[in-house]
Amino acid sequence: SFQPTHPLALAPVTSPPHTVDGFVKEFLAELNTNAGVTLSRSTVNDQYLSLARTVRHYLSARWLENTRKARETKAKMVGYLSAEFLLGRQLGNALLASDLEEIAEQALAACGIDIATLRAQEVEPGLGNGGLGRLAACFIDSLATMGVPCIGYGIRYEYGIFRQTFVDGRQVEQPDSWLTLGSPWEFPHPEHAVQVDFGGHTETYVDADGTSRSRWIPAWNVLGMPYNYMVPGYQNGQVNTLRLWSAQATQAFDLPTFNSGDYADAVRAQTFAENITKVLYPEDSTPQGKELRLQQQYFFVACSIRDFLDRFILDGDVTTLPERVIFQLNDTHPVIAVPELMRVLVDIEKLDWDEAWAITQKCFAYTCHTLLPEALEVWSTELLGRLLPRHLEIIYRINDEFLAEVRAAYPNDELRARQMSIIGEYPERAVRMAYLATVAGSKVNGVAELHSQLLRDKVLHDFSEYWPEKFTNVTNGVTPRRFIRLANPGLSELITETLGTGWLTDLERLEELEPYAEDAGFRDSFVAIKEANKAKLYRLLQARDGVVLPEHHLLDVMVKRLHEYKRQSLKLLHIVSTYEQIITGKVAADEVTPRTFVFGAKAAPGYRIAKETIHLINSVAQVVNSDPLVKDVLKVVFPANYNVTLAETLIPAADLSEQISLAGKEASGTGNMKLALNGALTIGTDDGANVEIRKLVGDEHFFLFGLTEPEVAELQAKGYHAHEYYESNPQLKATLDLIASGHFSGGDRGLFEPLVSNLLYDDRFMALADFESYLDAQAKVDASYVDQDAWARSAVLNVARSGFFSSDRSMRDYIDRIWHTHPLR
Ligand code: NBX
Repeated sequence: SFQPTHPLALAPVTSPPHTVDGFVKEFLAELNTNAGVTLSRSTVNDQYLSLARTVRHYLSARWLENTRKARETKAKMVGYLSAEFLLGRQLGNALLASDLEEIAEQALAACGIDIATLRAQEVEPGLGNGGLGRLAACFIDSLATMGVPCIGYGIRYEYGIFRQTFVDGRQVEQPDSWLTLGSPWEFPHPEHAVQVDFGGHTETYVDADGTSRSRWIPAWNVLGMPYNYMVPGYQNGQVNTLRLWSAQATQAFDLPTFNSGDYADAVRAQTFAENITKVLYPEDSTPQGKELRLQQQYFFVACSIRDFLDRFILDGDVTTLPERVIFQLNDTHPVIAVPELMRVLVDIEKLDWDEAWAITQKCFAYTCHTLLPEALEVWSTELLGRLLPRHLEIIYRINDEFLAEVRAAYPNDELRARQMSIIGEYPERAVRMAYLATVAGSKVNGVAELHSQLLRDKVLHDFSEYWPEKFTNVTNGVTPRRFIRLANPGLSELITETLGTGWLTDLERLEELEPYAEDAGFRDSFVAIKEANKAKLYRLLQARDGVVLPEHHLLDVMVKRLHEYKRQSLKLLHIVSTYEQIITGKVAADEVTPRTFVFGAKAAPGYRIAKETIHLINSVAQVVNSDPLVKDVLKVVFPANYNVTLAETLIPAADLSEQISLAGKEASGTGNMKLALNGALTIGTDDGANVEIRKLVGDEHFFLFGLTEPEVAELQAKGYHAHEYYESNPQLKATLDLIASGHFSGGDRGLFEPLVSNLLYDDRFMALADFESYLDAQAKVDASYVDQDAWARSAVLNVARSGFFSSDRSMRDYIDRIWHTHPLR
């Protein structure tokens, strides 16, 4: 019955003209009709919102076309299921993707507006904790750029990762209200809302064919409201979708209760429902087993699976699902999707169990991002049974059938069966989500070579023995569009001048820069860009944190979440050691290579040692920065609230990248890749992707130190006694003693005592074992930096040899090894 007749209604959707005039016209129309203001009366926020919506217009024609094509061609899609997408600011990327940077700048200038002011107005969506969430954002960028159809599915947290502030050097968390000034990048779709059930019980019944079946009688439900975000490819006319879910009450409020005057009670259901997507859990490594977190996880995957079936399986034939989608499980957070798909197929679509299981196994693949045992998610059967009783039943059956297989394959090895059980018994009966993902997934991958090897050898050993072909590696990558082109326009221009265009979507072409490492003119340009990037960073830090930094220092950068295994404290020991040597006269200040040490790190709010480490870093910074003895050679800065936006200014300015985790603990790292691609040299352990970085850039251009993973395992087995290192290394002793003496705490010996004790008696991450080797490597850094020209040569080679770490390459690896999907024509 839908029969448009107007020629415009019949024509394909078009984007506005790519001209300055066209842009001005769209922008003003947005200001006038959408923001409802004239240009002369508009605020910066009005202008920012209107600019964002203008850029959106240019992208949406392609977006609508892409979505139609993906549906019509029935192309197999990637469904990237992730509880986190740490997107960073959208405006710059959207302008770049649509090739509107110059047009927009000129158009706004013609309206009397400096576009830089509007860019600075955007509050980044911080919908992730760290590497895992940022990886998801890089991956969807790459898939759009490669033209591979993908939907990212996740959660629209009303509050993202907290805003970090420091009060007297201590971390204080503030809520991240990223939505309050408007959210021009999202498209709400209330008409696609999905109902999600919770609680209640199950019962058995006999269906019309006489088959006994189970069904779920839920107790309560909420609505999932989808918000779409455009994911534009880089200047290729492709736009994919990110669909984030927001929870709403099925009934806004109870009118009789409201009328009776109990206003709080009348909206209780609404408040309860909306809590589900209220806030991102800020723990990045120790899942707390909180009920609300399980609600979040089930909520978003239930919405996503329903949504995919409704939108893409139009003929209702769910048996075709494996031809239409592969759901990639970004860690265990979305793994409850496995029993959910089984429930949909068996209980609703009435497939028999075996057929449903065969489909499910083809539809999922699992990426693990950790090696820390405490980071592996488990959910108690008590909680699961209460919140999702039917899912627990399904998990039990999956486990029964799996264990029967294992017992058949290994008769007389009951211990192995127990070890492989999806249900653990101690300290309480609980579902091991990583095991469930491994059993259900068609593939399991780690995120760097070493990590994948350790998964096979240790964390999932029995599974890899049983299913060797299931295990694979895909080394992480980062998007060069955001982390080179947008973050480092100077370097990007130099590369384009040298190599021509094309390298941004074919990053291995950076290797063509190699000969230019020997070209003095090129090195000079490279150094000038680094200096300009430092100057830009220093202007930013002065404006945002009020710190003034000296020029011509080596800029030493450690940016990542605060965690014992990452060992920010080891870097701090190096700083304190250098300081101690100067103030005691062991070393003259003018013999020291001048350095500025930068930290950027958030600590999980409940992680005591991490928070104390932040306090100590800030306290050391205060003492060191105000001591005239070291003022020309040592500076320590810890800008609050490290996030994607700050990373984009910090990383291009860095000379030295600190990647100093205990070997065998950092799954991959991705900051290490961003820093190398921007010409920082790495000081690092043989851990995660550092191993691959060093192999590619070459030993002479990488400062390696520390125990190897097998050496760590051996030391652990034999017994690590930190005290022995303290006793036998006078400089280490002097360093720890200086902290314990109260030198950085106004004479209070108690304040940092717990940290010192932790390092001496309780440190699972063996910082003191690597101290000596770390300091030796740092001495080599100091010596190398003195020869500026040789340093520049190494820096250029780091860029030239790091093209492998593009997330485009990661995506090709996922496609070849796991997904077997194809770009749209
Ligand atoms: O994932 C990180 C790893 O630590 C990095 O080595 C790796 O490079 C990166 C991408 O593969 N893991 C991570 O960021 N985890 C989390 O953020 C996290 C969040 C919530 C949670 C557990 C972990 N419950």
